[in-house]
Amino acid sequence: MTTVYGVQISPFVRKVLLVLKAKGIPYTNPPVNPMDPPKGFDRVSPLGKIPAFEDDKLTLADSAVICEYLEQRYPQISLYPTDLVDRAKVKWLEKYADTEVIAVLGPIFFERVLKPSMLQQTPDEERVNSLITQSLPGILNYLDQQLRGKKTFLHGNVLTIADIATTTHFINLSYSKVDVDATKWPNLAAYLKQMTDLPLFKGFIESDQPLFAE
Ligand SMILES: N[C@@H](CCC(=O)N[C@@H](CS)C(=O)NCC(=O)O)C(=O)O
Repeated sequence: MTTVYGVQISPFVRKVLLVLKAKGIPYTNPPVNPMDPPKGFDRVSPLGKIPAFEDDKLTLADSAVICEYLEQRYPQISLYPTDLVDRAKVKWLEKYADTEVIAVLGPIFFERVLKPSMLQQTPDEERVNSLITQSLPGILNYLDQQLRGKKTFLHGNVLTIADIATTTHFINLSYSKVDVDATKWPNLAAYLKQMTDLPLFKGFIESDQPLFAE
């Protein structure tokens, strides 16, 4: 059975689960918490991070590596363009989400959501405000610019790994109670509304809700 280890609230775990769901591949998802991993977790995750992946052929870590493996193993529903140039552009946008977007949205989510819920600590709002005012605008400007003149998706006219990799982080930004101001970033705000209205993303957002029940 295809197995993804890691809690779904992690944007990288959600990214892999979204790819599996989009491709219609059944999976199991043991909710491993990287702060308290089960014994022997390093067998599937050498760096102790989530997601970790296992199927009948191999174990893998790192969402980008896992998603590309899934694309090659299950190409029927494709999330990567076949054209050389389009594929490279989509992979750049995925890389941007995996490295630059997480570098700003991750700490905001950590402060506002994980600290109070998992660590019983008060968020450092000074840090959050500094991230929102100093670091976030650069990320939003870049993505808004990428979306200029686009109809629905970040690249081309079908859902790609770039959309999945990006939207997963913005789902957590919304959980952090930070809005993307549509007066400043109209393309990105409209894009995120369209993405999160898609049944694929909506299903994951709905299944996250019990975590916020209290
Ligand atoms: N580049 C990795 C990043 C994975 C990652 O940073 N996961 C976080 C949770 S969102 C984690 O496991 N953190 C625990 C740690 O760094 O020890 C990927 O794309 O899978």
